[in-house]
Amino acid sequence: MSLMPPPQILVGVVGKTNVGKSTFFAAATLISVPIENRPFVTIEPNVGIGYVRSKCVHKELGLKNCNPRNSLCIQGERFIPIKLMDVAGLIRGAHKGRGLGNKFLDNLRQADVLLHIVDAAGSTDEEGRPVKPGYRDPMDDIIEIEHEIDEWMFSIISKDWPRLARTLDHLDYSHMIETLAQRLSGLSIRRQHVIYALKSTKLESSKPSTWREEELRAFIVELRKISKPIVIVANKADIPEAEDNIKRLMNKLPGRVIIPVSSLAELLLRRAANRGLIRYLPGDSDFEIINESKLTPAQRKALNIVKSLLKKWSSTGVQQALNAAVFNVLEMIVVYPVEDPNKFTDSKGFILPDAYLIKKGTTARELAYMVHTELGKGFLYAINAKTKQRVGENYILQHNDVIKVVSTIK
Ligand SMILES: Nc1nc2c(ncn2[C@@H]2O[C@H](COP(=O)(O)OP(=O)(O)O)[C@@H](O)[C@H]2O)c(=O)[nH]1
Ligand SMILES: [Mg+2]
Repeated sequence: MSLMPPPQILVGVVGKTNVGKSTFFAAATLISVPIENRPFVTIEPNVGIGYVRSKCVHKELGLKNCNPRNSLCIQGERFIPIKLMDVAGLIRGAHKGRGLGNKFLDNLRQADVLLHIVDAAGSTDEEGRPVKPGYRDPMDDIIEIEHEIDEWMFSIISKDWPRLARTLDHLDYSHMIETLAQRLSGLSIRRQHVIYALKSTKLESSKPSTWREEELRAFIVELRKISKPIVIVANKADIPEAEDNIKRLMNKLPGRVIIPVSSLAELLLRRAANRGLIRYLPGDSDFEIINESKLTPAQRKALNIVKSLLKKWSSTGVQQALNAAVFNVLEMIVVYPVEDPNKFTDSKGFILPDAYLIKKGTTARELAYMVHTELGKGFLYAINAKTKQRVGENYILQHNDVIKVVSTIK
């Protein structure tokens, strides 16, 4: 049987130089568990594993514990791995090859969602040089970087467009979508993305070869928005100048996901937790000092500063940004496939071993295919392990469902 767990989500961390991308990346990929329990380790220098946090279903089921294998469960919180990529070199003109240019932008191809790290304190100029906080308007960075990403995608798609458009002209609507999605799959663009972009630009019924350049451009911008949606990480929220900027960004950009973040504070907390100085889980709104006498004066001072930051923003925002990207923007939910719906175990007796991140709207049969192909092919019905009720192939999975698939093929 071929195992096909859901492909891991890839989150691209983008932004100008010196805004805190590497600090965010370091904080998000650091977790305080023994190394042998880590499901995944660093893959490449700029790719690492971060986690989304979700209340583990074991508590709701009244179980004392669980035996996670593809994820972690710490104090009743499930941490489910996602891939993070630190994409350097995004500056104005990058799509034309300026700075590190296209080589780095190409890393974005496979990303499902982007975290745009912005220096909310305005303490870096347009080239990323450190300046006095309050000097730079972070709104300008948002506009410039998003423009770069749009231009980059435009330059890739528009290159082959005339030829592709002539092919598309001869196809009916559904074949046109199929062909476009297939040609653009290298940019992680899928069928639904193409459908969305055609609809929102009202280009569904016009022949692609007749599109004017502005129309093609608008189409590609819509494709970018839907296939690489952006969460704005308003970083350096610990610097006083950031507060007014963040309020202004939120007012100017209603409907956009903007998370106040201090990557530096999160890195400090995770390191302190790793050293056993504090009790803190990523995403917590507070921490607890384990042993006051172990702290150096400098550590105590730093922790006090972070404490007041947490009071103000209610978290450092790093975990919130990852969760927002996956749960709000990508609209994913968590489900737990099991073999035994009474004991909530797999065939080896592990309790709730796997937490799957799946798109909202996924059906029981689609989940079966993700677990393995044969299970999907031979799908008979599924059992909702919480209610012990049978559900059919079209049952829409709900967040924290525990599901047993019954198939003709064992
Ligand atoms: N005050 C503050 N400084 C930060 C924060 N995140 C990063 N920095 C600082 O910003 C500078 C650039 O950070 P770095 O992660 O190397 O930025 P990158 O060039 O975008 O990868 C470093 O001096 C960091 O310590 C933050 O949340 N708050
Ligand atoms: Mg860096």
